[in-house]
Amino acid sequence: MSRRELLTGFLGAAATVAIPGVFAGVAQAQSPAGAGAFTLPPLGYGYDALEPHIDTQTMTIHHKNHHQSYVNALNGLTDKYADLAKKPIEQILSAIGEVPEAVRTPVRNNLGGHFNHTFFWESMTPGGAKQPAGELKGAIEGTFGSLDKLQEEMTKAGLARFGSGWSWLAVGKDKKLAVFSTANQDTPHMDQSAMPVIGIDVWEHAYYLKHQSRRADYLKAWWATLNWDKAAANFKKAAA
Ligand code: MN3
Repeated sequence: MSRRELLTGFLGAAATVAIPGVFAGVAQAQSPAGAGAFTLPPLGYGYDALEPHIDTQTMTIHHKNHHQSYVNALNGLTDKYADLAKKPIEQILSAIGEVPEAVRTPVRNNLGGHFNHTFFWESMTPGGAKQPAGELKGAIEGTFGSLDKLQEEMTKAGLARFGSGWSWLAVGKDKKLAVFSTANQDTPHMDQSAMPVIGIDVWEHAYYLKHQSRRADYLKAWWATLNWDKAAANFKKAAA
């Protein structure tokens, strides 16, 4: 066998091994009956449903590729940390320091990413923003003065986050509403012991195709997608 044949044979064998692996990963993530404990949740609306505020291509790549990658990484961690597939997600996030050190960083990043994105998709709705109502409306006005002021605070937090992260409205340990940002895929549970009400992804992948470097434009446009009914339900759960 020539060197060329050897090389071709080697590459052929590698490809045969790699391709089923890739498909197995996708199938597992899409089928709750599969071996993977974690699955990519379907969007409750189409990839084009949030146009023109968030473009179809961004939604598609963000959900199918970025979120899927966190899911795949989690399924690769369950054999190293069995509790990952057993404990409720928010319980793990709230006690991230108790996760074994050997897997703590990947759990932080990928479980955080999975939680944040699931939360994010559910926080948006087609057809334009609904209006804040009931207890959440009262709490926002009581804490920030007005909805405009809250939006200003969350925009400020999002713009001040250097690099990648999230801008949050959350209920803190003191049961009061607060605005802050987190780095990377950190969630409000981790360092603030807080429960999220509204979260805006400020990673470049969330806006770059449409807004390029103009994060402020994205932060302004994003509010038109907010599902206030979901935010009100988040507030009720967090304030309980
Ligand atoms: Mn994202």
